Amino acid sequence: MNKFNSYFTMTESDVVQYALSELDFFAPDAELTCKEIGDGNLNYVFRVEDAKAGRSLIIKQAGPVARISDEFKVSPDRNRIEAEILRLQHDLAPGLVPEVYKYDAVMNCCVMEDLSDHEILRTALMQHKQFPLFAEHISTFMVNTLLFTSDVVMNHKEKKQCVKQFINPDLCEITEDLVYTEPFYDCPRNDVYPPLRSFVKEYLWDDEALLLETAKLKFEFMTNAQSLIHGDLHTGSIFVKADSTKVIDPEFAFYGPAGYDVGNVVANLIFAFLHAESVMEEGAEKEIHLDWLLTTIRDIVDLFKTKLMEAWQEKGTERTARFKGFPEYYLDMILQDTAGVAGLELCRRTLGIAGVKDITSISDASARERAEKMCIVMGKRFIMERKQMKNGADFTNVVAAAGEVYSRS
Ligand code: SR1
Ligand code: MG
Repeated sequence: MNKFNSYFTMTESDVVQYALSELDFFAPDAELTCKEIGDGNLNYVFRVEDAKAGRSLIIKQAGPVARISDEFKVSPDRNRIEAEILRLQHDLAPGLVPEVYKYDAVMNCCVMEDLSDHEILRTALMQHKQFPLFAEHISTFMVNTLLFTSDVVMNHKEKKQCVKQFINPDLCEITEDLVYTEPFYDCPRNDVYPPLRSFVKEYLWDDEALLLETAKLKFEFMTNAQSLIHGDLHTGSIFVKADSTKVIDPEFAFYGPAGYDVGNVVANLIFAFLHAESVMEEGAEKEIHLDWLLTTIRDIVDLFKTKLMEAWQEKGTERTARFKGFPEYYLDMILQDTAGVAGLELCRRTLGIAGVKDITSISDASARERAEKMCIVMGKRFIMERKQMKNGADFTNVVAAAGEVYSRS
C-alpha cells in the first residue's frame, strides 16, 4: 500500500520518500537530504536537495492546526488555495512568483521551485540590506494581481466564479480576529509588551472614535470583494535578491479590498524602518538606509498609482469604469484602504499574538518601548486620517512625524 494515499503530517524522512516515489523530479537513485526550514505561523516547509545533481525543490505541507498555536483549526484546503493562486499569480505577474510543480490534494502539500538563491525580505532588511528594484517589482506584482482580477478588467461572471472558487472562511476568520478585532480591546490572546499597557489602554482601547473606524474597516474587509488579494503580503512572504523579487505564501488569498495588500507592504517596511532606527549606530550608513526605506515606501505607493492608471487604460473592459473621474475615485478608495490597513497592521503586530521580529528582537528595553509606541501612534494616525493619504509622501510624512514626536533625547 502506498503510504501517501491518506493524509498524515510528514517528517523530514517521509518527505524524502515522498520526493522519490511521488515526484518525477529526482533520479530514482538520488541521495536526497531534507530540512524543515519553515518559520511561519501556519505550515511546514521542507527543502529537498540532491546535492550531487545540484537540484532542489520545496515541499510545503498544511497541518490541521496552525503551527503558532493549536487554537487555530485551519482547513488544510488552504493548500489548494495556495497552489491555485500561485499558478494564477505566476501567469498574471510573470517572474514575480515561484513556479508550482505539483499540488497533492491528499497529502495537502504543494511542491514548488526552490528559491534558496533568494532571501526572505524581512531577514535581509533586519541585516540592513537594500534592494533598489524592490519598489518596481512589488508595485508591478500588486497592480497585475489586484487590477487584473477585478471587475475593471475581468468579465463579471468569470470574476464571480473566482470569488466562489477562492472563498477562504477559516483564513479570513484569522484575519478578522487578529487584525481587525483583538488588538482593539484587552483580549487575553494579545501579547502586549508590559511597559506599553497603560499607554495602549488610553490611546487605543478607550478611544471610541478610533474603535468606530476599525469597525468600518473590518466590514470593508468582509464585504468588499474587489480583487483577488494575496491576503498576507508582509516582508516574510517575499523572497528577494538584488535583481529579483518573488512573492510566496498566498494562503490567505480571497476576494477582498485591494488596499489590504498595499497596506501590508507599507506597514512591514515601517517595521524595518523602526528596526534600523532602533539598532543601527548613528552615522551615514544609518541615514542612507533609513532614507532608502522611506524612498521605497514612497515609490511603492506612487508607482502603484501610476501603473494602475496605465493598466486601467490598457486593459480596462468595463464601460462605466471609463467614465470621467471614476478611475481616480477608485484609486482614492484603494489608497484609503491602504492607509487604514497599514494602521491596523502596525497595531496588530505590536499588540496581537503574531508579532514581528523587526520589533520583538530589539533588545534594548527603552528602544523597544519607543519603537512600539511609534507603531501605535502611526497606526492610529493612518486609521484616523486615511482619507487624506493621497500619495507616497503623505505616507512617509506620517513616519517622519512619529519620529519627531518620539525623538531620542
Ligand atoms: C494564526 S496565523 C497568525 C498570522 O500569521 C500569518 O502569517 C498571518 O499574518 C496571520 O495573521
Ligand atoms: Mg504566511
